[in-house]
Amino acid sequence: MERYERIFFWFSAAVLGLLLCCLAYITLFMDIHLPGHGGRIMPKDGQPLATAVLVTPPFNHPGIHEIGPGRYEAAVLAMQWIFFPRKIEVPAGSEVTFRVTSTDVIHGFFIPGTRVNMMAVPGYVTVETYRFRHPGNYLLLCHEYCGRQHQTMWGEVIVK
Ligand SMILES: [Cu+2]
Repeated sequence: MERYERIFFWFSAAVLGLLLCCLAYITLFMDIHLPGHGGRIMPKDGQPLATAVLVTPPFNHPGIHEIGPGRYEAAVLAMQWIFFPRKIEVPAGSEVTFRVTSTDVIHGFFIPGTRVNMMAVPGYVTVETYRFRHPGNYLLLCHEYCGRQHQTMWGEVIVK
């Protein structure tokens, strides 16, 4: 093997190894991973998708529900151009499982400063669990362009 080939080979292997280590670190130690899939909502024949979403549990009663000590489930609807509910209140230290879907187009569901970062896809339920250890007001943003009033689509997670 030529000298430059050897350098190129080992440099490429080192970059690949470094990236694999980064991936292992964020997965194992920072708990960053792809959001889970919580099922599909299939409209019955002729039914509009929005109707199917609005009658399917838990989205027929969107909001925050306590499912155990310090554990909550938040069913959140994303639609042009609001999150429903817009405000979610939990005590500090709570573990919140977000179940999110959309009634119309693809929206984003992003809470800056946390690892909650997912898509709200019409008819698909996206699931992510996060523990809010520190009190504060966490902004909830749509970070996927979803139409004319996209910039007004926000909400809040209030941790007391
Ligand atoms: Cu948007």
